[in-house]
This record gives sequence, structure tokens and C-alpha cells, in this order.
Amino acid sequence: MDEEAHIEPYEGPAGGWGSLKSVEGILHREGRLVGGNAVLMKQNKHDGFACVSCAWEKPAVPRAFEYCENGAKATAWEITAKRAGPDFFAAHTLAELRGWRDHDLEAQGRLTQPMRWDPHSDTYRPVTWEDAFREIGVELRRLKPEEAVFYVSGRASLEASYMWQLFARLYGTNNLPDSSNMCHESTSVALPESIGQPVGTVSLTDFSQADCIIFFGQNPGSNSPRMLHPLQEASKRGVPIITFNPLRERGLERFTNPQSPAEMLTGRETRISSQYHQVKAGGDIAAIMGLCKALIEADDAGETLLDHDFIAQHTRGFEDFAQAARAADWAEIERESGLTRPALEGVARCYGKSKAVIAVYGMGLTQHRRGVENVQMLVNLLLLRGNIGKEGAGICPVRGHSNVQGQRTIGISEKPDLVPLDKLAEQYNFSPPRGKGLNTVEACEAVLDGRVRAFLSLGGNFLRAVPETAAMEEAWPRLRLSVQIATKLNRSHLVPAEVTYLLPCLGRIEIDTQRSGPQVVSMEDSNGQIHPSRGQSQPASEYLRSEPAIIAGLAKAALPMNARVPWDDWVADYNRIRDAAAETFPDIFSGFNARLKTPGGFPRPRAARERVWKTKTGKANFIAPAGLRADPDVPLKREGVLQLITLRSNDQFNTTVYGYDDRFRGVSGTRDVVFIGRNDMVRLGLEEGQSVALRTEADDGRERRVSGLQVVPYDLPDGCIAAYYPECNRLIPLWHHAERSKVPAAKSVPVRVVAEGGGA
Ligand SMILES: Nc1nc2c(c(=O)[nH]1)N[C@H]1C(S)=C(S)[C@@H](COP(=O)(O)OP(=O)(O)OC[C@H]3O[C@@H](n4cnc5c(=O)[nH]c(N)nc54)[C@H](O)[C@@H]3O)O[C@H]1N2
Ligand SMILES: Nc1nc2c(c(=O)[nH]1)N[C@H]1C(S)=C(S)[C@@H](COP(=O)(O)OP(=O)(O)OC[C@H]3O[C@@H](n4cnc5c(=O)[nH]c(N)nc54)[C@H](O)[C@@H]3O)O[C@H]1N2
Ligand SMILES: [Mo]
Repeated sequence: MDEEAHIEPYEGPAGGWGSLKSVEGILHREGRLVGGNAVLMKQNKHDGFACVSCAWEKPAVPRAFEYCENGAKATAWEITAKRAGPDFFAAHTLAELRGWRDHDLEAQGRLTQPMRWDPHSDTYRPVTWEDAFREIGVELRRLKPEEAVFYVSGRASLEASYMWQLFARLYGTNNLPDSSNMCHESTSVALPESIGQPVGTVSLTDFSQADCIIFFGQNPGSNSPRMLHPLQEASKRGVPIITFNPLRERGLERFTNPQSPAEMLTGRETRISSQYHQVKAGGDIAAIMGLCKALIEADDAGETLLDHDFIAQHTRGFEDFAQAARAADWAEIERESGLTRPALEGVARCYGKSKAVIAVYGMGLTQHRRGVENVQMLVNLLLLRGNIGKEGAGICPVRGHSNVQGQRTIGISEKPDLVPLDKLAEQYNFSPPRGKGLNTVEACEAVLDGRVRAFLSLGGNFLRAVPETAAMEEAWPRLRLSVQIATKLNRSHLVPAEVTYLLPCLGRIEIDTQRSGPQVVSMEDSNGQIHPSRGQSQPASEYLRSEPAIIAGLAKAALPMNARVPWDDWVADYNRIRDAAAETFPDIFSGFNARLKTPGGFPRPRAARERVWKTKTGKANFIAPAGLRADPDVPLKREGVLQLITLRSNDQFNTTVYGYDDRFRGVSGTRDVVFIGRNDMVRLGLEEGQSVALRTEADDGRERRVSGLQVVPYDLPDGCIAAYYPECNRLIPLWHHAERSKVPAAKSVPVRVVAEGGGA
């Protein structure tokens, strides 16, 4: 442990001085106190780069400092002065490095050279790019296309993603899982059925017009802190912000804007949530049903609370849904949601009075067995009062990675019906594969049972981010080929296949110079805005190549010659990749290069915003849920079994662990903690600081356990506990995923707490 572990409730706001101290600390540790600030000034500016952290929309007219504490950490982490070069790799075997912590691996700094794993010495050895491409090409040519998986993490640009999907399809497979399969895939399944588009309907400007904002299971204070600005403004206007979250999250309670001298000097805070409801994990369907029931029944009784014109003109399925709401039993709603009828009726009254409501949500809704139903239930609530397709209102899924939404838009999908395959066939004169490819969970199954032989990864940390990590690591060495394109060392690079390459790439913040000069890349943010990003800092090493250049190198080595695919010309000038993408997706990207020049970028079409419903019924659909529980698993009902929520600290970006502090939750110096409510501590006979293990309660005969967690008392509903991802991923059974989207149900793992004896 870097420093002494220390647990003490945090009394301050989100933001504030702690935030500034944290930014300075990381710039210092990464050796970028000098120069780092100049790069930060370019963050999220039109002539600068798009933050590599979250996907929250950047305003067209940016503030002087358009970044947050965690965006600054992400920048410092990428432009670090530290390097993990050949000397480092010569000195450490993979077996040794597998014993290191996630933080210590990435903290070695940027990867500098392409490397191949040498089985005899169990180390990575430098190779030339040409040798790497040649051997990977030979390996890929020996396999059947369906034996290879092309994973991508949501950071890669639109340009790299377009090339990646084309590479996979020319090779012959739709095996294109991406990080969104673990994230907002529940959204991508739910919203098309409900409103006819896979993405949300709001824009940043709607936040200044909303007169009520409702939050379900998203933690902006840590995961999208720039969002606290519009929330702060809304709060100052007196807009009610109503939060449903099992944990009390500081960022949803109070905020001091670290960029406002007045607020910093006076210590003035703004309250964020006006009401905070600690719903049980997985209790959202019940809670929202309670809201809908209250509204519908009050409307039945003569108070006009529903937007009957909107419902008649724009929706289908209202009567069935209303019947389900009327029939729902308050006792069951209260039991499943953990909230009282008066509390829910109070929210319904507030919602019923408001003219323009935004519903925001994140992983707290998507990562459940019925994550899709969770999302559809939230849409039902909005539809009751016509809160979709009007100013200041709408559904707002907060995406995670900075381009995860854009990747789906530009063809990264394992589902062939979501991609214009006929268009690709014509444009590149080939027969694209038509069968469904593997998503993330299915790719794991196929690695476990040997159907997959090669795994290529464009960024990310697959082996750490997926569920069932112990079994996955055990199966991985049976793969023939692993190709990892990355900026920093992580655990997925340390479990080798027979043939393993680690290929280092430029990060987005770095200047990417190709034959035609410095290149621009682009991404789509969470609100459907497509914007450019220009690298600012010098590359970490002279050997690095850009992601497009690496993809082109691999594709040329693995695929037969195709005169229609000008890989080299694309790499020489990314405008040409955008031209090609515009031809494939004219509805979204026509005029791509020209429109990218507009400050703030350009929006993708979102028909539901205009109340055009591209659903099967041609209308927005009310969809009644099958039941009130988002997690109907039997083991959760057993005595002594708790529902584990896995979540992020304020000092990490997914599997990237910047440090060991979770300031807002009062934890410093450790991640080995489990947050437990006082009632459950008493019930289970646990003491503060005690060391415990968590054991998964599943009936599949497999033992899954994480040991050495310190008990931290925390304000949580009875029966719900929380601990950090990715350390707890080994507890999640692979089959424990959302029924309809296959997103791992990471917010509802049935576990038992096992005492390990002794204090901490
Ligand atoms: N700094 C930083 N930024 C990030 C990330 C990061 O790791 N670090 N990750 C990025 C990525 S990829 C993503 S997807 C997003 C994730 O951002 P979030 O969607 O905020 O994800 P989580 O931190 O997993 O937490 C979700 C919240 O849901 C709550 N919750 C858990 N279960 C339930 C439930 O059943 N119901 C309700 N109503 N709430 C629940 C938790 O208490 C928590 O506050 O952030 C992105 N931005
Ligand atoms: N238990 C549990 N599991 C979860 C979640 C949870 O809440 N609970 N959340 C899920 C979610 S929402 C997500 S999105 C996934 C995340 O899964 P991934 O996207 O696979 O994981 P990351 O941790 O974001 O990937 C980090 C690695 O990306 C590489 N990298 C960084 N920048 C670049 C770049 O510019 N180019 C390239 N090529 N590589 C780069 C670095 O080597 C770094 O180590 O995890 C999921 N897993
Ligand atoms: Mo995510």
C-alpha cells in the first residue's frame, strides 16, 4: 500500500479545494507539473483535444478551463513523463508482473516499442513493426474467420473504429464486441423499442430549460464531473433535482465549483439534489412503477396529470401499461424499492407539476438482470407527460468512454442488422459476413470453450473488465494469438496466448503526424454531438504508431489485396477515412470533413427529438415490465445473502487505477474495502475495520471469493453492499448478465460476507 489506509467520513462538497489539490498531485507524480497545465488549457476546446475520460458533452462555447479533476487526471496519466521501455520488460517476467497491482502496472508509464512475448524467458522483447505485422498476418490467415475476435474499448476514435470494423468484416467476421457490451448495451436494446433510436434525446442546452431533473444510478461527481456545472446552474434556478441511488454520493449532494474564485474563497457550496431517495439496488422498476401508479391514479381521479394529447398522438401501449400500474400493489412496490409510498407520491407530485423533465441514468440501471426493462420503465415515466421531444426534456443515458457511442454509430457492432452491410459490400466489393457475431459475454464463453483462437484488442483491458476473471485468465493461455494495442501496461497483457504481441499506440492527446501533416480525429459524445480532437503533446516515443496506422498494418498483412480499400492513403490523410465513412453512412456523416470544422461539432440525427418514432409501431411505445424486480435471482432471497454493487472510486477510470483515494466516500490509501450498512453489520455481527471475504452465492458449483476486504460502515439500504470494480469481478458469474442485452449484472451480485477474523 502506498500510504496508510484511512477511513473517515468526508464532510466536504464535490469539487472544491480537494479537487485542485488532487489535480496538482497527479501532475507532479507524472512529472508534468511543467507543461501539463498548457496541455490542460487545450482540453475540450475546438482547437484542442477531446478529453480521454468521460463522454459528457462539451459546450460549443467552452469555459476558460473546460476540464474537471478527473479529466485532468486522465490527461496527466496519458502525457506522463514515465516510460515502460525494453529495460523494464527485460527485468520482469510476466509471471512476476501478474503479482503486481493494476495501479503499479500502468504507473510504469507509457509503452514505447512493439513487443513480442518470448515464452522461454517469459518476458516481452522488442520487435520491429514489420515483423509484428507479418507474423500476426500469417497467424490470422491460418484461422477460420469466426475463430478471431476483434474487441474494442470505447476510447478509439471514429476513424480508427471505422477501419477496425472494416478490417474484421473483410477478414470475415462480425465478432466485434466492445466495451459498451458491459455498459450501455441495455440502453441500445431498450431505446430502439421504446423510442426508435439507440441513443438519448437531450442536448446540453436542454439542461438550462428543464424545470425538473431526475437521476437514476449515475454518479456525476466522479464519473462525469463537468456535468456538475449545468446541475449547479439548474439548482441555482431552483430546479428540483431528484436522485434515486442506494448510496449517498457526494457529487449528487453538494458541489463547490473549483473554477469559481468566489465560491472557492468563501467555501460556498450548492446543493445538487433537492430530494435523495436511497432505493434498493435493483429496486428502480418498482420505484418508477410507484411514480407512474400515483400519476395515473390521480389522473383517473380527475386531476389532469397525464399529457393525453401526446399519449394519443405519439404513443402505443398506454392502456396496457396503465392497467399494469393500477394493478401494482403498493406493499410490493415498497418492499422491492425500499422506499415508502408517501416518498414516491411526493416525487410523483413534483414530477407532475413540472413542464420539462430530464431523466438521467447510468450503470445503476443498465447493469442488472433486467437492465433493459429498467431503461424502458424510465421511458414510460417520461412518456406519461410528453417529456420526450420537447425543449428541456428527454432521456439522458450518460455514456462512459469518450467515443463509445460513436463506435456503435460507425459500424462497431456484432449485430449485422445494425450495420449497412449491403453498402459496405458495394463500396468495397466483397461479401461481408451476415451471421451474428460475438458480444462480450459470448466472446468470453467462446474463449472458455475453445471456439475462439485469436483475440485482437484495440485498447481496453478485457481480462480485467469482464466477469468471471479467474476462469477467463485460466483459459486465456489456450488461445493461439493475442494482439493487444495499448498505451499502458495492464493485466490483459500479462496473460499470454501462444503467440502474443503488445503494440504501443499514440494516445489522443499526442500529435499524430502522417504524410499529409498533423491529423485530426473525431468522436461522438453522450448527447450525439460529433466533434474533432487535435493532438497537442509530443509522442511518448519515436516508435509509436497511431491506431489507424496499426490497423492498416495488420489488415494489409492479414487480408488479400483489395484495390478498393486504400489503407495507406487513409493513414496518410484521415480526411479520406472520413470521406469513406460518409459514403457508408450518408444519413449521419455526409459532409463529415466540412461539418467537423463547426465549433462544437455537429449533431447526429436523433429522430425522437423531433417526435419522429422509428419504431415498429411508428409511435413511442409504453412497455410494461414482466415484474417489479430488476434482479429476480433466487439466491438473492436466501437468508444472509446480500446484493453486491460493484462501482468506481473517484481515483480510477475503469480498470485504470490512478490512486487509492475515494475522497467523497471518505476512503484513502486502500481499495480493499466493502461498504456495509449499519443494520446489516449488526445483523451479521460485523465490526468496523474487520477483515472479511465475499463469496458468491450461486448454484453452479463454482467457488468465487475475494478476501481481505475491510468493513466500512456506510449509509446503504438494508441488504445492499458495495465494493470496487475491477477487484470484485471474479465474483460475477459469466451467466449473471442482463437477460436481453447481456450486460454483466455488476450491480446485483448475490454474495455472502465471510468473517476472516482479527481487526484490520
Ligand atoms: N473518473 C471516471 N470517470 C468515468 C469512469 C471512471 O471509471 N472514472 N468510467 C466511465 C465509464 S466507461 C462509464 S460507463 C461511466 C460510469 O458512470 P456511472 O454510471 O456513474 O457508474 P458507476 O460508478 O458504476 O455507478 C453507478 C451509480 O449507480 C448507483 N447504483 C448502483 N446500483 C443501483 C441501482 O440498482 N439503482 C440505482 N438507482 N442506482 C444504483 C451507484 O451507487 C453509483 O452511484 O463513467 C465514465 N466516466
Ligand atoms: N464489475 C464491474 N465490471 C465492469 C463495470 C462495472 O461497473 N463493474 N463496468 C464496465 C464498463 S461500464 C466498461 S466501459 C468496461 C471497461 O472496459 P475496457 O474499456 O476494456 O477497460 P479500460 O479500463 O477502460 O481500459 C484501460 C486500458 O486501455 C488502454 N488505453 C488507454 N488509452 C488508450 C488509447 O488511446 N488507445 C489504446 N489502444 N489503448 C488505450 C490502456 O492500456 C489501459 O490500460 O468495464 C466493465 N466492467
Ligand atoms: Mo462504460
